[in-house]
Amino acid sequence: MPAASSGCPISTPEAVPTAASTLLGEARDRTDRLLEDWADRLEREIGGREGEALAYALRTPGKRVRAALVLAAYRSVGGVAPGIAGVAAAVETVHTYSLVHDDLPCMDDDDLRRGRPTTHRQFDIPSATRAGFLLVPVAARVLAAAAADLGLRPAALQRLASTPFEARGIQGMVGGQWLDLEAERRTLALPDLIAVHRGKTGALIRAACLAGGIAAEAGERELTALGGFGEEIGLAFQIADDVLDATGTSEELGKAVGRDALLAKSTYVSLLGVAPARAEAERLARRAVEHLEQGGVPSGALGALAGYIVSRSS
Ligand code: GRG
Repeated sequence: MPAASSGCPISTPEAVPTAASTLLGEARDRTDRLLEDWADRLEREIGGREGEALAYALRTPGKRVRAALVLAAYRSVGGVAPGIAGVAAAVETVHTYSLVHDDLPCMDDDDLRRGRPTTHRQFDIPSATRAGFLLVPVAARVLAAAAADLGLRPAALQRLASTPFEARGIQGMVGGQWLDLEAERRTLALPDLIAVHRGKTGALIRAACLAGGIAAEAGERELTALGGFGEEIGLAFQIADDVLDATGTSEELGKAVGRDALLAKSTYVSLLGVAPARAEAERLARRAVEHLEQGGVPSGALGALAGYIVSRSS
């Protein structure tokens, strides 16, 4: 489903390189189609308000940046099977889980997400909380189906199965979010802010890049390069998010803006200012591409996505 026809305010900025916009369009089409099928199936299977809330969250369209990174990473190391779209959908399911819980009143307390009411606003807090938890095993099922489709060897299968879920853990998304919540109304030193950003946002983005490489059964040198790329671009993504929260509009972003200032959060913008924050994101994007070059991984599509991530307007 193209975002432009979905009623969602996600649009591809004009400055986006063609390769990135093409890849994002493909990632949106293929991921949205798969998640729509899962949403139909799970709505029937789970039933009730939880089923409806879970399906609502799965159907809410995003930019699918993480899905595009999975596809691009997979192809950069020679992957060709269409089943990779299932891995991309699994990573987006983990991401969707994190957004449902992040928006809850006990966390960031947001009413609008992707141009629609957040799941707890559309339903209620208990249904959204339960739907969020249910999305985690759903992600495992989506990933298992994709892995079967790709016919991976056991070692790759084992590694692929753990990658997005390790990224969710205490060293990653949960740990980062935890630190983020604890840091409200406190000024963090830059190294502490980097730890928050790398955990809550960067870990899953790195996992998306690694998952693409693992699914293509890439060698260790290539996986190290993809992991390094993902790590830098994951941090750059959150810095760009900080900048957009301070400079973007609610219409462009499909969510409330100025939330970081309201919650008195330390961000790259509050610590460095808008222009230095942008410059740091761009520097990290260049470093991300250097990892690929050092590891002998062609940087075309991933480099274009890196450029998009730091120049996006939504
Ligand atoms: C219980 C402590 C604890 C943690 C739970 C909820 C959670 C784990 C973590 C939250 C992680 C999170 C939501 C980080 C923000 C990441 C981010 C910048 C999201 C926006 O991503 P986009 O712009 O969104 O790609 P779309 O809508 O396009 O998919």
